[in-house]
Amino acid sequence: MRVFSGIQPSGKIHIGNYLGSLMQWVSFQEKNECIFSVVDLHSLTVPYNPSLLEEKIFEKVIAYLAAGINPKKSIIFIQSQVKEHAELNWLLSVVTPVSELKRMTQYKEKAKKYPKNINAGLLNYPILMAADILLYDTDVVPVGEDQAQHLEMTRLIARNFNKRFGNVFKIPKAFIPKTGEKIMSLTEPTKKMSKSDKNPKSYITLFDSPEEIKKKIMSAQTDSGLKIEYNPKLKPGISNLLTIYSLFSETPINRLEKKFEGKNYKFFKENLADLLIEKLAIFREEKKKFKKDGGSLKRILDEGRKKAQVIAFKKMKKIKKSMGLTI
Ligand code: ATP
Ligand code: LTN
Repeated sequence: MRVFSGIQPSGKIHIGNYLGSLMQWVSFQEKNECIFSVVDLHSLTVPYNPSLLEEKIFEKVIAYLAAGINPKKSIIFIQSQVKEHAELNWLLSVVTPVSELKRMTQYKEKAKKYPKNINAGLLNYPILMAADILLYDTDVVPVGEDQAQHLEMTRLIARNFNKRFGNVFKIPKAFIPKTGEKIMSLTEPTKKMSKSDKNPKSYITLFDSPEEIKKKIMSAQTDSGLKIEYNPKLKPGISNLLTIYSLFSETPINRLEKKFEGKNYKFFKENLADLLIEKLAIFREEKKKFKKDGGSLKRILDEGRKKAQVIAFKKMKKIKKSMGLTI
C-alpha cells in the first residue's frame, strides 16, 4: 500500500501529534511504501513569522527521523519543494464545491481564531490537502481524529474528478488510531491538545527539557476525587493522562489502573513525568546531533524531494491529459 501523511511546521510538534499521527507512520513504514511531508504551504494560511519558518520546518524533519522514520525506506520531503502540489491544488479547485469548504470545522475554528486573517487559503486548505494525497495514488492516510472531515473532503474531490474526467484518482482511506486519536490539552482537558494554543503549559512538545516536562505534567489539570481511573466524561483530566501513559508505556489502561490503585494523583504524575522524560530523550538528542550536522538533514531532504518529484511529475501528466490540457 502507498501511505501519505504530513504535519504542518506551524508551532511546536507535541505529544498529541506524535501519538495521533507520527507514531502510526512508523508502524506503517515496515510493510508499505510511505511518503511523509512537512506541509509548509498549509502553514502559510495562519499568521506566522517568515524568519522563523525554516527552522520550524527542519525541526519537524528532525522529529520524523527521531520518531523512527527511516529515509532509506520512506520518502521525507518538504511540500513547497515539489511544485506539483500547488499546481494540482488549482486543478482540483474546479471540482470542489465552495459550500463544502465553508462547512469544514477547522476552517470555522481558524476563522474565528483569526478574524482579521480570513484568507482564501484558509478556505481552500482542504483542496491542497487533497492534492497532497491524490498526487501519490495514496491508499492510506494516517492522521488524528480532527482530520477525518478533511479526508472525507479528499474522497469527495477525487470522486467528483473521476466522474467528470475518468478514473484518474485512487480513493484513499483515513487511518485513525483507536486510542490516541485525540489527545487533550493538559490545562483544559475537554479541548484537543493543539500546536497553536497560546498557553505552552497545555501541551508537551517532543523537544521539551526534562524540567519543562515535569513542570507541565505536575501542573496538568486533574479532576476532583482521588482515584486513578479512566472515565473521560467524568474525569477528563486523569483519563487523558492515563491515555498518554498507556501509549508511551505500551501498557493497557486497566493494568495501569491496577498498578496505581491506592496511589494519589501526585505519585501518578511523577511517574508519568519520568516516563515521558525517558521516552522523549531521543528527540532532544537527535536535535543536538543535527544542530552540529545540518548537512545531513539537507541531504535527506534533497533525496526525498527528488524521489517525490518523479512520482508527482508522472501523475501530473496523466491528470492534465485527462482534463484536456496540452502537456
Ligand atoms: P494546529 O493546532 O496549529 O492546528 P495541530 O496541533 O492540530 O496544529 P497539525 O499539524 O495540524 O497539528 O496536525 C498534525 C497531525 O497530528 C494530524 O494528523 C492531526 O490529526 C494530528 N493531531 C493534532 N492534534 C492532535 C491531538 N491533540 N491528538 C491526536 N492527534 C492530533
Ligand atoms: N491538514 C493536516 C495536515 C496535512 C495532511 C496532508 C495530513 C496537510 N496535507 C496530507 C495528511 C495528508 C493537519 O492539519 N493536520
